[in-house]
Order: sequence, then structure tokens, then C-alpha cells
Amino acid sequence: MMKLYVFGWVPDFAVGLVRDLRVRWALEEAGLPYEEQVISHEEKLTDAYKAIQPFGQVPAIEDDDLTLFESGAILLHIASKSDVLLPGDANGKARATAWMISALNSMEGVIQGLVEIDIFNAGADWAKERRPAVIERLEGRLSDLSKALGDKSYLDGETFTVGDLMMVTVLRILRHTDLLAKYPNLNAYKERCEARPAFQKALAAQLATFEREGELKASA
Ligand SMILES: N[C@@H](CCC(=O)N[C@@H](CS)C(=O)NCC(=O)O)C(=O)O
Repeated sequence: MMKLYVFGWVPDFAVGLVRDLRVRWALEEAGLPYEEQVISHEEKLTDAYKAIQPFGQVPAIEDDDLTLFESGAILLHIASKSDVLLPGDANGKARATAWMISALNSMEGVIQGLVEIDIFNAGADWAKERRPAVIERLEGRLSDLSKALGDKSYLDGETFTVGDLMMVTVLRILRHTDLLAKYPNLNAYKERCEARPAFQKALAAQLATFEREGELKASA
């Protein structure tokens, strides 16, 4: 059974956003079972864990003799084991992969720039000065994404793919802002994807782990 490395505790701002959620969601969509391996923030720094995830982060997986890190690579690996996350035709596969990479490359970096300002450096003078330019850039990206989505249900049409899964987990990082509300089709798209039973199961599993590990710590 696939082993998924996850944290047992994260600060409140990250609860429900930690990137193992992407992997849990993909596994639920694909109907593949997994077991969690909880690591601590001390263990993530060890040479043993860095042999699994070179940057000391989650997610990482072990699947038979394959050890894999980077959520995008893990999602493609899961998609290759199932026919529900990627279309059957080569062009459809390529387009879904492009959307997944755009989520990581064209959207997540810009969104993470705002997180650096609003969460990790809230109150710093440089952050206040930089914020308007970051917002302008981000709104440009959201506007372009909104236009590309148009009135389709999903980014590549009417079929949910791994590209949507990744894009929605990236858009969710903006939950501390009201930016998405300015793009009703994007907001509705995010909510449509979040309503999927596989997402709900994945989110519940991540939250349950934090709860269980918290209780274990409290009773220790
Ligand atoms: N590019 C990586 C990013 C992973 C990442 O940022 N993980 C965060 C949790 S969401 C983490 O482990 N942070 C702890 C740390 O960096 O020390 C991926 O997509 O897998």
C-alpha cells in the first residue's frame, strides 16, 4: 500500500492547506488506498528523511520500490495508475498536464508571494510596500485564469482532471483574502471541485490526523 508522509501538526494558517492534501485527494479520486506516515518538524530535518524528500518537506510517498517527492510528480504518478485523473487520449493528457504545471508554475509562485507577505512577514515595512505590486500581478493571473476557464465546468472542458485538482489546491491558498470573489466563475469552479466527495474525504483525513496527533501529544 502507498505510504504518504504527512505532518502531525502545523500552524493554524496551514491546517487544511498542507500539500499532502493534493495527494490524498488524488488517491481518493483514483480509489487507491494509502497509509499515513506522520513525521515531526524535527524528523523532517534528518538525513534519513531528506533521503526521501531532499528539502525536508511534505508530501513524499513510498510506493513499492519507488520513493517520490514533489506534489506534481506524485500526482502524475497516481494519475498514471488510474484512468480517472487524466483523459485517455494523448492530447487530452498533455493539456491536463499543462494545466497542472501552470497551477504550480504560473499560479502558485505568485500566490506564495502574497503568503510570504500576509502570513510570514505580516507587519514588516518591506511587506507593506511590496503588497500592492504583488496583488496587481496576482490579479492579472487570476483574471487570465478566469478568462481561460470561461463558462466551462473545468479547465479543459467538461471533464475533471489532475490539472483541476492541482489548480484548486493552489487557489485555496488564497482563503485568507477575498480575491477570488472578484472572479465568480473561478470561485464557483473552486467550490464545484471542493464539493467532490474525494476532496471532502481527503480534507477530513488531513484534519483527522491533526486532531489525533494533537490529542496524542496532549495525553503524553
Ligand atoms: N514544491 C513542493 C512544496 C512542498 C511544501 O511546500 N511543503 C510544505 C507543507 S505545505 C512543507 O513541508 N513545509 C515545511 C518546510 O518547508 O519546512 C511540493 O509541491 O511538494
